[in-house]
This record gives sequence, structure tokens and C-alpha cells, in this order.
Amino acid sequence: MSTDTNLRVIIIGAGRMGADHVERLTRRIAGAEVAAVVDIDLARAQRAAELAPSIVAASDIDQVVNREDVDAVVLATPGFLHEEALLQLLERDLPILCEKPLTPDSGSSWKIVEAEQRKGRKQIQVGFMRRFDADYQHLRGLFESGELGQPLMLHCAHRNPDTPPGFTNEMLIHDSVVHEFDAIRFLTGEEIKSVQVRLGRCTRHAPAGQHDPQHVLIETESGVLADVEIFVNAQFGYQVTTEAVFEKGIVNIGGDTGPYARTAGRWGGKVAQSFIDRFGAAFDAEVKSWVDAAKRGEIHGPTAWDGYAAAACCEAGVAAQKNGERVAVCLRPKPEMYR
Ligand code: ISE
Repeated sequence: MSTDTNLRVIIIGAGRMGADHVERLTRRIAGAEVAAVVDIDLARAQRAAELAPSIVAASDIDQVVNREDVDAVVLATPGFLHEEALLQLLERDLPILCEKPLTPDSGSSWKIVEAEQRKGRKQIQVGFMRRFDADYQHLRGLFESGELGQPLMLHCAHRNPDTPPGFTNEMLIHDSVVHEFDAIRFLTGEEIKSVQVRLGRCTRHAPAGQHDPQHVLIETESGVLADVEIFVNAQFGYQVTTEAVFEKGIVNIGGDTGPYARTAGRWGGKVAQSFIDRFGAAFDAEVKSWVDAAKRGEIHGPTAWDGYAAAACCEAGVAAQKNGERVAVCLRPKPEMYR
């Protein structure tokens, strides 16, 4: 399609991320517009569609997916609904931005990888937004250039203020640490070989059934070691930091930034309260990059293979939560299309 025409996008799922993408594509990203919002809860779709009079609200993908004037799809439903929708959208030949996870387990993710291969070209970008964060990109550049020598270790912290109802113990791994699995693969350019999880003292703020925080130990193919503190009821706010240890230097990203104020007898700044604040710019850059590539008939950024690899890491992580052992990550051979 011409790069001067707007990409007309269907957003499937009008929950927190879906509604945020409607807002982003309508108000913040040039070159695209929302054609339709789909949610099983029609009232929720209608609320999200109120942002522009041209947006159609629907309760079923089938009501809009075959429209002539639709160019692309953002899939923002819960992960367990992705497999069926992705298979249908691949058949329709539309470029897809799929919020993480690609699917909840490596078996179903592999089916998506196979279906995309049968189509013979990449159609799916997975929503691992950290890859579009300026600091992560800077750090990735240092891994690539070798300027600071070889990377040796990563110390990561991933803290959320609290968890929504129904956030299970396993979700600490497959909903939260999934981002570190992808970020570590992105930074090092390597696959993850094994995962171990250690449980220490539990915060009194953890809801029943959740052990929080957890210490996740990750090893890449070449032996880079990463430790992740996942702490999802940290109360004070949202924080994601990484310290990368190289042979010739240490680099920190994700520290406190923004205006520094002195007021009411205190000094300091604001702590982000959610991933939407912390990664707002990264989400914008991610969606903009997807829109621009889709208009050229291309797909960039994290692929279905990355979604599959992250799902395999999560499976190892959940097994490691249960047995306390170092669990190997099992991956099938990487298809040529993703090399
Ligand atoms: C949530 O689903 C996200 O993707 C956030 O980035 C992460 O920080 C949070 O832990 C997840 O629950």
C-alpha cells in the first residue's frame, strides 16, 4: 500500500492494552487509524470506539475481519484466545501485532510458527515492547559492538506495585518474567539454556497462593548468567532495571529519571505506577515501527519464533518454580525464515 495512506487497523480486545492501542493509533501515531474495535463485551468495544466517529464496534472478529478496507490487526485479547485468532488472521494474510504472549505454551506457539512458515513470509510481530525502549536499544548496541568487552552477567529487577485479582503464582513467570526472557534473548542475541527459581522470604502483601518475591536464575547458551528479582507486590510503584556487567564496564538502565523536585521538606522525583507509564514511549515506538513496516509489506521486531522461545522459557520457569531445580529449556531447531 502507499506510504501516504493510513493503515486501517482492527483492534481485537478492548481491555487495558487494547484500549491503550486504540488511543495510541487514534491520537499519537501518524500514518494509521483504527477501523474497528472488537470485544466479546460489546459495551466495552463501544466505549473504546468512542474516540473517533469512524471506528466501528463489534463483538466478533468475523463481523469485521473480511472488510475490504482493513489492512492490519492488533491482537490484544488474553493469551489463551490467541491461537485460534492467529490461525484465522494468518489465513486472511493480514499483518498482525500480537500482544504477548504469542500463545500460553510452546506447543501452541509452535503451531503458529508452522502456520506462518506455510504462508512463506513473516506476518506476526509479538508485542515485546522493551525491545523498543531507548535504553534497552542502547544496551543492545553495547552487546553488539563489543566496545566494553564480552558480557558476563545481568542483574535485573522487575517490580510491580501490586497484582490484579486472579494473578497466580505461575503468572509471576509467564506474565511478568516473560519480559526478562525476551529482553535477555534480545540483548545477548542468544537462546536461554536453563532456568532456576529460588523462593525466599515472602512479603506479607502477597495474596494467598502467590509466593512473592522470587529469584530467577537464567543461563544463556554461551554462559551469560542473569538473575531476576521478580517482585509483583512491591507497593511503592513500577520499576524495571538492568545492570549489565561487561569485561570492561558496568551499565545500568531503568534508573529513576524525570524532574527532580524539592518540596514539602523532601527531595526527589516521581516513581512510575504502571507499565503504561514506564514503557509508554516504548509502546509508541513499537506500534509506529509495526505500522511503517506493515505499509511496506514487511514485519520487523520480535517474531513468532521469539514468542515460541519465550513460551518455552516460561514452561521451564514454571517447572523450576515447582521443583527448585535448574530446568533446561527445550527448543526445536530454528526455521530458516527466522534466522
Ligand atoms: C503485565 O502483563 C506486563 O506485561 C507488564 O509489563 C509486567 O510488568 C507485569 O508484571 C505483567 O503482569
